[in-house]
Amino acid sequence: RADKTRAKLAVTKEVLSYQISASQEELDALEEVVIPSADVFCLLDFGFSDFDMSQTAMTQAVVRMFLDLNLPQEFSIDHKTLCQWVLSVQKCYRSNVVYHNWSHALRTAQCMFAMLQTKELKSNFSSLEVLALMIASLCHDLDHRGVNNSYIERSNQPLAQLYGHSSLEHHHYDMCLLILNNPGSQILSSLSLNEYKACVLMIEKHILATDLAVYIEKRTKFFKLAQSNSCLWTDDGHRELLRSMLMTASDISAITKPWPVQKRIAELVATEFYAQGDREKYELNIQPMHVMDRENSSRLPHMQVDYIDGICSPLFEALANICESCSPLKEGCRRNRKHWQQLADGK
Ligand code: 5BB
Ligand code: ZN
Repeated sequence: RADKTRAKLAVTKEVLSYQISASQEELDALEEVVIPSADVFCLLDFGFSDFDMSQTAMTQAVVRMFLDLNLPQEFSIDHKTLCQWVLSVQKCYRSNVVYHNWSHALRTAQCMFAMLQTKELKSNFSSLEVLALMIASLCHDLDHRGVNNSYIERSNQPLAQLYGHSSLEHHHYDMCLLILNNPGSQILSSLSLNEYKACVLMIEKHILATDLAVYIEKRTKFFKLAQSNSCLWTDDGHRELLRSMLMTASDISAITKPWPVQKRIAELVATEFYAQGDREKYELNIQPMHVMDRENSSRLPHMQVDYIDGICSPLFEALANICESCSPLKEGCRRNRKHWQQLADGK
């Protein structure tokens, strides 16, 4: 227990050493501007990409998604608080991390938004569930350090001593709560105590669901429900399972994007993986996993094919069974598999 307290203090101290709220100028600018429509940012498009967006457009896009989902009206979130919350979340992603950064957070939230705006999902989720899904998708990788759980757990950082498993995901959730409780960005302050408790509990489950190990553990049940067409909106367990799967689907949605976008994002993932591999070799003196060893970079197309077959395709197939309007994700994934397979075959 004493060890845990010490570790918790060390992590908190590290986090508090950087400013989590935005500058007054940034806040004023976002608060005063007229937020462009969802169409301007292509927010309903599953092919969405942020590559040509400015930082200001990115924060405006997040505010637009919350507005279009009616969340500020529904939960009495004032505009300034929403703006400050979005800017704080952006600030707590590390810009020196190549893949798990603010861009990834925005793309994840946008995919969640596009799914939640389909007729199947829009009519069935409560506004509290929608709120918890949007907050979780934007916050799910907060303060990511560009290395995975296995690295954190082996490198003896304070963060590794806090939780027995899903170290990073627990930390992303802690960061999310830190921002939600920070004066100026408390977007949940008008919720009743019961709503607040339920919302925060859902956010926690949603963020923890983005651990790949949790997805693997939960997905069998989901695939069975999808296959047999027996997913029930009246069953709270089914709803929770579906929400977890939506979290993973938006998290890995890069694999469904138009080929030039997918190719560019895969390169970012590879860059981050190889940087971890290098640290394992030269700092920890251990042999990195196959996928993180830059010696194997010529195998990247094969690895993407395996990734699609093992992790991505089954999820987007099942999701399309439950939500027909989400089929573009499945089709995009199929198209990218063809591209990677061609490259793997040396064509
Ligand atoms: C993934 C699980 N890992 C523990 C071992 C490797 N596998 S993998 O064989 O499916 C694999 C996935 C191998 C290589 C990969 O990328 C090479 C650049 C990937 C891969 N992972 N490719 C991607 O485009 C993306 Br995006 C990812 C996701 C990385 C974060 C994982 C979060 C999963 C949440 C459910
Ligand atoms: Zn993620």
